[in-house]
Amino acid sequence: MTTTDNAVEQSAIDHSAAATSPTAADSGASASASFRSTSQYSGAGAVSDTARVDTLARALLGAVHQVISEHEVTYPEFQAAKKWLMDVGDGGEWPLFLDVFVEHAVEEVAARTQTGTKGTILGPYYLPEQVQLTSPATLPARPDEKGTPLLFRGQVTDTDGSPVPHAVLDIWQADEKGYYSGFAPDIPSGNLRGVVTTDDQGRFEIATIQPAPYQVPTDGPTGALISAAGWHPWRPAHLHLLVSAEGHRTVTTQLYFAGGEYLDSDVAEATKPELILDPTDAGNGTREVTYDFVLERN
Ligand code: MBD
Ligand code: FE
Repeated sequence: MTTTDNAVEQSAIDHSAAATSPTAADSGASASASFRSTSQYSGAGAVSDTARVDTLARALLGAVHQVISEHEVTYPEFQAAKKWLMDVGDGGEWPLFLDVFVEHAVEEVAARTQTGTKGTILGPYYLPEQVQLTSPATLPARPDEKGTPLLFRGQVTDTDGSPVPHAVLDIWQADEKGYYSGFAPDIPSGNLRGVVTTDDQGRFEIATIQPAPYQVPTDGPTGALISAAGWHPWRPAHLHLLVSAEGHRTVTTQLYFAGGEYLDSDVAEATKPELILDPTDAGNGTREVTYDFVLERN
C-alpha cells in the first residue's frame, strides 16, 4: 500500500493558506486526531480491573496531594493549574505534553525486561501506513528538500546474530527546520516518512537528510509551562524508527547525532548512549552512517 494521503492530516490542517508558519494549535489538533485513530498505540489492551485502577488512581492523587501539602500550594495557584490543564486539552496538546514529560518513565519500565536494541519513546508524531519502500530506498522528500544528505545503512539481526530477512524499518523524522509532515502546514503529507523492507539478509540502505533539533511549540500551553518554569523547549535532532519482523518484538526507538545540540538536555529525557549515530563524511556534502539493529524473538 502507498497511502501517503492521511485522513488525519487532511482534516486537521488547513492546507489552503500559503506559507503559514506552524502553530501549536495545528500540531496539537493533528497529534490528538492521530492518537485517537492509531488503535495500536491508543491504549487498547490496557486491563482495567478495579484493584489496579484503585491502586494507580490512589497513588497518583496521593502524589498530587503530597506536592500541594509539601509546597503549600495556594488557591490562586490551584486555579491557574486548573486553567492550564483545560488549555492543554483545548489545544490538543495532551499527546505532546504526555509524550514529552511522562512517556520516558513508562518506556524505562518496559525496558526492564527487554533485550536487543535499546528502545525509547514513540512520541506524538508517528503516522501509520506510509509509503512502502524496498532497500535501497530514498525517503519521500520535496524536490528542494533542505538539509545535509544522510546515507543510513545497517543490518537487522536477532539476539543470536542471525540476519532477520525482510525486517521492516518504519522511519519518520523532522525536516531541516525541525518540523514533521502531518503536523505542520506546507509540508506534503508523507514527507520524510517511509516503511522500508530490508533485503534477505536484513540489510538496509536509506537515503534521507539530517533532521534538525525539535522545539516544543512555544505558542501553546506546553510551551507556556516550559517558558514559565525557565526550561528550554528542545529535543536533540533524531530519527524515529519502528523496527519489526515476523516472530520478533517490535523495537520502538530513536537515533541521535553525536555532537548535536541538546543531547545531554533533551526536554523529553529520551536519549540513551547506545542510540547515538556518528556519521562520517561521504564526499559531495553527504554524510553516511551504519547502525545495526537487534530484535528479540517472541
Ligand atoms: C518529538 O519530535 C518527539 O520525538 C517527542 C518524543 C515529543 C515531542 C516531539
Ligand atoms: Fe520526534
